[in-house]
Amino acid sequence: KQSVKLVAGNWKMNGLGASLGEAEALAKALQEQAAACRVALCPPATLTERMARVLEGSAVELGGQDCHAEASGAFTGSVSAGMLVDAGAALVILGHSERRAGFGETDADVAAKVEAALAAGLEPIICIGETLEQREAGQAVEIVSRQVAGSLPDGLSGKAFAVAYEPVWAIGTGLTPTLEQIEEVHAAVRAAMVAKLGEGGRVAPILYGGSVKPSNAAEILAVAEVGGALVGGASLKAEDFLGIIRAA
Ligand code: G2H
Repeated sequence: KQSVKLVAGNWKMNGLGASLGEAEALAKALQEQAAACRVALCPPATLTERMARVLEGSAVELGGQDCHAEASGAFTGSVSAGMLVDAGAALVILGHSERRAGFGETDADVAAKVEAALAAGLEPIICIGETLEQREAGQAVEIVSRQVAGSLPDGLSGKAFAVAYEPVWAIGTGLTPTLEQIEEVHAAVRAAMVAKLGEGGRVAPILYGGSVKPSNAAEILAVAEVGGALVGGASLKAEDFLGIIRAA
C-alpha cells in the first residue's frame, strides 16, 4: 500500500465571494472528520493570507499556483516563492498546462521555478501532460517522459515534491482517460523519475489531474502509482471536494 495520498485543489483564477464561504465549510467539515489523506488548497496568490486565516486550526495546507524563478527584483506582476511562504503557503503548483500553453513556459522554465520553490521551502507540485494531438499520435508516454526529464531539476532527490499528470485534453472538459491509460502513463512517469533521480525518484507521489470529481475519484485513486489528485473545478465546492477527499 502506498503512503498517504495528497488531494490538492487548484482554484485557478476563481475564489472571490462564495468560494471563501465554501472554504469555511470545508475547514469545518475537515475538523469534524479527520481526513485519511493530506489536503491542500491552492487559491489565487492574493487570497493566500486570507485563506490561511479561514483555515487556521484545520489540517488543510495552502499552496500557490505559480511563482517566479527569481527571489526578488524587477519582475512586474510576478510573485516569488518566498512571498507565497510569507502569505502562508507550503506548496506551489508549477508548470500547469495553462501556464505552459498561455504563458509559454518551457520545461527549463519550470525546472528553474522548482529550484526557487525548494530554496524558499515550498513543496512543488510539478505538472506534466500531453495534448489531444499528442495522445492521438501515440506520443503520450514519450511526451510525459521528456517533460519529467526536463522539468525536474537535478538535486530534487530527497526533497518533498509531487508530480501531477494532467492530460491537457482532460482538463476542465469532463473527459478522463481510461484507468488503463492512467496506469500506463503513471508507470512511465515513475520510470522517468527514477531515470532522472535514481532511487530517490521512487518516493514522491504522482497525482492525477483532469476532471476529477466525487463520482470518479475512488476508482482513479485506486490505480497503481496514483498518489493523489489535483482537482480544479470540483475543488471550488466544499461538498464536491469533500467527496473526493473521502474517496482518498
Ligand atoms: C486540471 C485540473 C486542476 P479540472 O487543470 O489542475 O482542473 O479538475 O477542472 O479539470
